[in-house]
Amino acid sequence: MKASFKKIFSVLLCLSLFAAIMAPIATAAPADDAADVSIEGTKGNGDWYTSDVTLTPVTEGSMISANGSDWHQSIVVKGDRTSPFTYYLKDADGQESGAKKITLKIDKTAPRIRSGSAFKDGGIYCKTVSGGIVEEYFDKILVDGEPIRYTQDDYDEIKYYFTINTAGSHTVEVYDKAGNVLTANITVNEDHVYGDLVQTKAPSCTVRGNWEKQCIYCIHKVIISSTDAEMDQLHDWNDPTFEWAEDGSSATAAFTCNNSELHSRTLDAEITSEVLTAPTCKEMGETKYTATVELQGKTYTDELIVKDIPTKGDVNGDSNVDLVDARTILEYIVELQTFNDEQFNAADINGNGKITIADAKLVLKSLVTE
Ligand SMILES: [Ca+2]
Ligand SMILES: [Ca+2]
Ligand SMILES: [Ca+2]
Ligand SMILES: [Zn+2]
Ligand SMILES: [Zn+2]
Repeated sequence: MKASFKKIFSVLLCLSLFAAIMAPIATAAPADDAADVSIEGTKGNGDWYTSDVTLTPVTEGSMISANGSDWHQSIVVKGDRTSPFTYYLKDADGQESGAKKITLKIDKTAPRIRSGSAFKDGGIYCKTVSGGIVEEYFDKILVDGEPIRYTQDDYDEIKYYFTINTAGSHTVEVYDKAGNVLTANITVNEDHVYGDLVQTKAPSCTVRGNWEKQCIYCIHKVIISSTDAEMDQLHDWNDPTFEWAEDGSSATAAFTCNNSELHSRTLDAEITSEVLTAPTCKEMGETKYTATVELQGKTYTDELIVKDIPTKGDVNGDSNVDLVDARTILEYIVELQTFNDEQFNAADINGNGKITIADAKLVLKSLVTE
């Protein structure tokens, strides 16, 4: 196409040279920006037009042609274009000019952002947004009225590439050389804005649970998994088996988990005790021991009863309760005896914290009711 155009052009050039030799009076055509046609169109910046352009011969009665054979009052040159436009004139007498050239820069197309790109007017972005500019005659890009850095690119139809990573609302203007402008108002968020955390996998002591939160403006997603410590709080414990020391002084509680036989735990219990039955001169007293453990917010207890409170009345420690003990108690009352703590305890038969004649009586009574 271009080659054949060239060929025609050179043929016409030869013809006009020939005409110039044969008719030396003919005026030479202006080299460019012909003054013999009027140009009608919307002026852009500089020497650019932003609309199709109508060329009309200045001289009344003259005709104009784009190919030297079809003649018109005026012709319309369509954009976009920057290459010189060739035309021909014929005056009222039918006298034809040779090929003439005029430089016409027409850009009717505003810059645009490559389709499919995330960047668009009214868009809300997280942290950063980039756009690929499609524009043959790019001039500048302004963000909030200030020029920003851009890079030249040659990917697909993209010619320039820019990135905005300043948080806030921005007005972006992309200009071409003719002054056509693409305007877009966008917002860049400082960070992602997440929706609610949604559970996607329920956790247990054997399964790591998952939760997701999705940014409401972009595809960014955060996945949170349960930690080992969290999983360790999710056992399904069976009631424990308590293991007691014989004397009730300590106990352990052994737990097993319903979900896995690998999960077990043995805890030392807290021990408390109380007198269940008081001792007499014949019977030892009983202590009730209570073991308490706490696991995963739940309290478990167990009890052990031990007959471990010594019998009363054996004040002299000969393992018998007899008249000697009764007499010793009486001697204490009349201050012929002193007792250590152990003896005092053994002598306080009714356990009221005092040693009186009533205690001596209880010893005697135990002897006769044997
Ligand atoms: Ca343009
Ligand atoms: Ca005794
Ligand atoms: Ca007493
Ligand atoms: Zn986001
Ligand atoms: Zn478990």
